[in-house]
Amino acid sequence: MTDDDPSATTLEDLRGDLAQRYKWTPTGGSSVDPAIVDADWAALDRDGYLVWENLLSTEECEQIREVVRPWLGHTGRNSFEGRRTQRIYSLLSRTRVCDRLVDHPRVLAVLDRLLMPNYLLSALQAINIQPGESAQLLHHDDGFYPVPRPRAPLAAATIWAIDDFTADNGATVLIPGSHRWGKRRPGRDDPAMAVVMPAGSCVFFVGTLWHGGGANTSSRDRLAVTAQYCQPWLRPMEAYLLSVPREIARTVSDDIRRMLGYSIHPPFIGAVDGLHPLRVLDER
Ligand SMILES: O=C(O)CCC(=O)C(=O)O
Repeated sequence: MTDDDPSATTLEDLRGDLAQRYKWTPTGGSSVDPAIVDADWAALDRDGYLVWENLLSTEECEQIREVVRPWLGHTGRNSFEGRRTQRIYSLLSRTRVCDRLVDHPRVLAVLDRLLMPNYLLSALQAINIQPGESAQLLHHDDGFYPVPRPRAPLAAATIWAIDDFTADNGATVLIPGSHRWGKRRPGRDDPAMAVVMPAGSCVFFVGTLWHGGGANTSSRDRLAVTAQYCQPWLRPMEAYLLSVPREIARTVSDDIRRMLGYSIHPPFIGAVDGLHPLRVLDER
C-alpha cells in the first residue's frame, strides 16, 4: 500500500506505521559494530545463549548492591520464586541504577535482530539467591505463552551477575542448544551447565532455552538483576504502564520508554484511544 493508494486489501497492507508525530527511530543497538553483532548472533543461534564478561565496572555493581540491599526482605512465595530467594520486582519504578542494564547497546543490538521493532520489557527484577536455596525448576521463559514448540523465541532474557557467579553459589544453570528442542523436556542426562562469570558480566539467552537458578550450597548470597523482553504483540509479564509513574517514564531513555509500552506495534497494538501512547506523556 502506498500513500497514493490508501485502500487496504489485506492485513499486510496495514503493516506501516500510522504514527504521524511519533516516528520509530533506531535503538541504541545501532551504535554497535555490525561485525560484533554478527559474532554475538552466531553464538546465540548455535547455543541459545551468550555471555558478555565485565560489561559493568566494580563500582557499578557495588552501587546496585547498595541500592537493592535494603529492599531485600521477604523470600519467594513458592519453590519457583524460591523459598530462599529474594526478589525485587519493578525495579524501574524504584531506582535508575539498573537503567544501563536494560538499554545496554550490546543487548539491544541482539534484540533488534531477534524480536520485532518496538519489542517490550517484560520484567526487570533483582534476584538474590541465599545460601541453602535448592535448584530452581528448569524452564524456558516464553513457556508461559501457550504456543507449541518447536518455534522461534517469543522472548529473551538477560541475567546480570552483580556478585560473582560461581559453581556453588546459585549461578544460572542452562542447557546449551536446548532452544531448538521441540516438545521434549530436560532429563538427567542433558548437559546442564552453570554460567560461571565474574560480577559485572551478563548472560543473554533466548526465550526457548531451558534454564533455571542454580542451588546455592555456598555461604554467600548471589545477587543478580534480570531484564526480560518480549515481542511487541505479546502481553509482558509486568504491567509497566501501571507500575511506572508517568513522571519516571518521561525521564528514562527513549529506548526504555519505548520498551515500557510507549510504542505501537503497527498499526494499532498499544494505542491509547486510537492514538500513539506517547501523547499521554505530553499531556501535563
Ligand atoms: O536467578 C537465576 O539465575 C534464574 C532465575 C530464573 O530463571 C527465573 O526466575 O525465571
